[in-house]
Amino acid sequence: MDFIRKILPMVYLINIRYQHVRGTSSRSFDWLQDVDGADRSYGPSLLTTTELYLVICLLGCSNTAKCKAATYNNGTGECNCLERKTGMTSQLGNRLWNRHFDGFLYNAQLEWHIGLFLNIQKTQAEAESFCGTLEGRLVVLDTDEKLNYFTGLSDYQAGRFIFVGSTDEETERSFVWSNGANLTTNWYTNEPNHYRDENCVAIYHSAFIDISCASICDFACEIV
Ligand SMILES: [Ca+2]
Ligand SMILES: [Ca+2]
Repeated sequence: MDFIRKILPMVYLINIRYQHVRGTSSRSFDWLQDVDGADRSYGPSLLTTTELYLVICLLGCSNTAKCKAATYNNGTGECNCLERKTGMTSQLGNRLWNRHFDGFLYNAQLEWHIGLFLNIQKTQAEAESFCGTLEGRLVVLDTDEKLNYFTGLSDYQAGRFIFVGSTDEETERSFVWSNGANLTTNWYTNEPNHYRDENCVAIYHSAFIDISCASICDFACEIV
């Protein structure tokens, strides 16, 4: 109950609207969860902003005896309390409520879910598509903090080639992360060497190399 007492006043500080009309947005999702499936023990400091909103929505609904489930739209901020269980929980919503994505690690300080896939090598396009099916993208290592955390993972193996989310496909020799940031540092010795069709980026021995997008490599995704 302490968590509920701490968190419920925040309902009035953020733009969550309880209503029964679903909004639509091209980058939004409806998250669905039955109320008794929610883990209420997480403190706000452990949650990303979106996750916090989701939990507040669910806890707000669970305070009403009639409500058995909730949906939350992260694009419109709409929280819908449902009067009966749906009998179904969206896989993605369920993962968010519980902060656990299958195969993903969570760095609370960086508010970052990342997954390192070492046993299902793919081309860069296949890897990007795979990450997309998880509502994510190839990992963006655009800060030293993220690079250091990533290369410090217990599963990280320095000698492998791991696709990350940057290419120079738009402008040759100008590498850009998928979030728009430029990639200019932490290159491996003599890389990028711009050999033939090397337009994609992999991490190798904790530094970046340009590599053919058609190479079959390990890869890492992040949830966005
Ligand atoms: Ca290139
Ligand atoms: Ca190269």
